[in-house]
Amino acid sequence: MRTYDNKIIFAGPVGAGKTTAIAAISDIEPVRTDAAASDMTLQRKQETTVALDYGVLRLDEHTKVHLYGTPGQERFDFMWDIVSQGGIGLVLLLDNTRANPLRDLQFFLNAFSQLLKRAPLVIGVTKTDLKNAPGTDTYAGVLEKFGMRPPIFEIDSRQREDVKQLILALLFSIDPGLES
Ligand SMILES: Nc1nc2c(ncn2[C@@H]2O[C@H](COP(=O)(O)OP(=O)(O)O)[C@@H](O)[C@H]2O)c(=O)[nH]1
Ligand SMILES: [Mg+2]
Repeated sequence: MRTYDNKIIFAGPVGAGKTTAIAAISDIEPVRTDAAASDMTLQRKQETTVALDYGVLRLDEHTKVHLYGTPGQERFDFMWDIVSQGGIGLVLLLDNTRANPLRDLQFFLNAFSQLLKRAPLVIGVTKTDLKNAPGTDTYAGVLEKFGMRPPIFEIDSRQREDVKQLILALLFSIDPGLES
């Protein structure tokens, strides 16, 4: 029996919940490369991802999803293309409490445009419990301008079920037969 290995990429700004989401969903102890934050990031949190996060989600006995998180800071952007190699889909997490999450959306769509030429996208908006605007309609409006209509969910990245919903939506847009 054949096993399917899929690689999914998590991207988004510092603090959006990439490391947390991968830890929440992974069936193995996740690999993290967090280091003490030394710069501007310190205003948002104590530790930040410097290379990547890695986890594995076993969907069924034949299907494994490898989860790769990218570092949020732009000074580590050389890792973005490296981590994206071979990815079949992109999970973009956006932090609703940041100064301008709509600009974050546009920035990451541009930064990951190579991957998005061949792989589908799903959007997870985090921390809506702390700040409820902008809503998903507003994000959808920006995405329309890029000619994109990905699934958009408000999620809490600490909640396994929320993260799983994102991953299933992404896999479903790759293979609509998956859920049957
Ligand atoms: N209140 C709230 N906190 C969240 C939510 N999602 C993530 N967090 C917290 O925000 C922080 C995100 O950090 P992290 O996962 O390191 O973000 P990363 O920089 O994208 O890897 C963690 O302390 C999470 O517990 C959410 O939906 N609501
Ligand atoms: Mg991180």
